[in-house]
Amino acid sequence: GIEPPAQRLGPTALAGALPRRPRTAHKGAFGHVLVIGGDHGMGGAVRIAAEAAARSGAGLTSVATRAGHVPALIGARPELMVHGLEQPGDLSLLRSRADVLAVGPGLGQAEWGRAVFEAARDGDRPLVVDADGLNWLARAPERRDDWVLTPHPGEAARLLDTDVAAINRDRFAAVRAIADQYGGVAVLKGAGTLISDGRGCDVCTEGNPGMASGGMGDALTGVIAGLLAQGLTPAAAASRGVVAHARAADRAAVDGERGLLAGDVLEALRGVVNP
Ligand code: NPW
Ligand code: AMP
Ligand code: MG
Repeated sequence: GIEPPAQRLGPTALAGALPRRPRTAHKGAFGHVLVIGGDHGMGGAVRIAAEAAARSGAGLTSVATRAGHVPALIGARPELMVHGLEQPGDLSLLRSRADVLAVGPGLGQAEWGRAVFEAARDGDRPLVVDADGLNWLARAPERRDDWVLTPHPGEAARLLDTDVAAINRDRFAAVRAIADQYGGVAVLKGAGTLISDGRGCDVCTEGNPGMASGGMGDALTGVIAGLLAQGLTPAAAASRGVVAHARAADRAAVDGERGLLAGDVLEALRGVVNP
């Protein structure tokens, strides 16, 4: 028969996908996410990703970012553990304490971002790689089975060394090609986000154009990392994370799509990760 290009993630995609919390649960059982990024001018990106991980149920959430961002992040979210990272080598201790790393939001294209990315991937923790992390990866390609890559079409074009028009002509082929070349799980963002491990392909039909605003992808990175920390496989964390993020955005958009902020989505997350 003809194989459908993708399996739709329906209304029941989250039911039963997230581990139940026993009455005696403690924070150590739900994983420790370390979000890495936020060069000068982009501290908000790590704030959003970290808060998304925490709102998705991670037991502990830490941030490693430019020292200048630390006071504002702690002030905004005292639940986060925030570390100034001026010397990329200082990442190794923080890295060893975390269960999952999310690297790339606001990481930037300068030397600091490159060195921090190299330090982040120099370890054995599962990774969510987004934004500038993907741009650095495209320049020094590598295959890994334990990462989730979350490109928008512009980043996908860099990963596949092509242009955005070519990505958009066949999104199914593009997401598979990224998973094939880089290993792990690829998430091709945009209306009808696709998730592939190189074999199967899932499509999320939830979400709305209000999501076309800065910081929205940084929130998705945190959601997927938060689900990985709670023990989901990379494939499950990616597909369930995409659904949770889109569903939260749909809930947050009840008053209108125009003007939707990533922060509104963060507030709606708790309502969707407790199905
Ligand atoms: P164009 O312009 O349409 O030709 P970049 P970024 C294309 C951080 N942020 N369909 C687009 O093409 C991020 O985390 C920080 C088609 C353009 O060339 C990153 O670290 C924030 N094309 C950093 O900023 C909030 C698409 O890709 C290029 C497309 C840069 O990330 C904002 C733009 O992408 C932001 O998240 C689509 N759907 N989407 C903060 N508050 O701190 C994108 N393109 O150059 O990779 O820049 O995505 O803005
Ligand atoms: P980024 O470009 O990294 O900020 O990511 C944008 C996020 O918003 C991704 O999760 C996209 O899938 C989502 N998004 C953006 N535009 C739309 C749209 N028109 N419909 C559905 N989701 C969207
Ligand atoms: Mg982005």
